Amino acid sequence: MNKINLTALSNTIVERDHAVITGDGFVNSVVPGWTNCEVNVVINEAMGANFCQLLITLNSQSQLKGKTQHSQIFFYILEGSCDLYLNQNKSKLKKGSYAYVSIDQSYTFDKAAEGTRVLTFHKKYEPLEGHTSPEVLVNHESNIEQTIYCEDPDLLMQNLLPDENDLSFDMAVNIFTYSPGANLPFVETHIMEHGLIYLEGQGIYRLADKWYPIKKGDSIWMAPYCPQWFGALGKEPAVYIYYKNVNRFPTVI
Ligand code: UGY
Ligand code: MN
Repeated sequence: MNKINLTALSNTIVERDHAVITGDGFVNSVVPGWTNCEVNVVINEAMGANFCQLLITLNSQSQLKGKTQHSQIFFYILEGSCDLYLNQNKSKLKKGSYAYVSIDQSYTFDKAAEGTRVLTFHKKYEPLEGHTSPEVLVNHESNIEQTIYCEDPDLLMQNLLPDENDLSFDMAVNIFTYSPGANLPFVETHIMEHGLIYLEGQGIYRLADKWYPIKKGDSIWMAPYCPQWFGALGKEPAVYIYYKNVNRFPTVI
């Protein structure tokens, strides 16, 4: 078949209450303190979101050096390996490792393998009376048990942060694994916002009243109250890692 690549085509769409970002339109950003790396701002407040999601590509010369201020940052290694210095401690990170950097903490990532890819979620921390801000945390997804979601053994959930077991956390990051053919049991419509990236597989996502084919590498933004549903297609599990705001009073009224 004669395949013509038209540069005027893209699968990325950005709507008022959701977005599907496929990476074909990425343009790099420069971030002060983060050197010799490629940074793509996938989701942020300019889009209407209340959090930020980045994709960062590193090499052996790269360094991500910074200090969190009013926002906490969750780092997840999608591919490759690197070193992390956090709170005087050095950790070796590999695919599936993650680090939660709470407010007011200094961090440095370096010594990355060529092509290491890092996902980040940033959220402004909302303090809660009677609780202090969470400590930093470094872990690997393989240490987190998979629990059955909505009584369907074909839907498995991993909570990478303590979220509802520790109200000092105001964000959750979960890995959601769908067996081939599995689907969300109903169209969710909720106050919480999501950002996600597909780690494996493919399927169809319903966002508001539209339906999108989704595959590994694609990212999605869902604003609060964006109706959402997913069904996994193909012969492999579909897996995504996603952000969610949690544990705070739902209104200022
Ligand atoms: O936690 C959630 O709200 C999750 N079930 N939503 C989603 O996967 N779109
Ligand atoms: Mn949801």
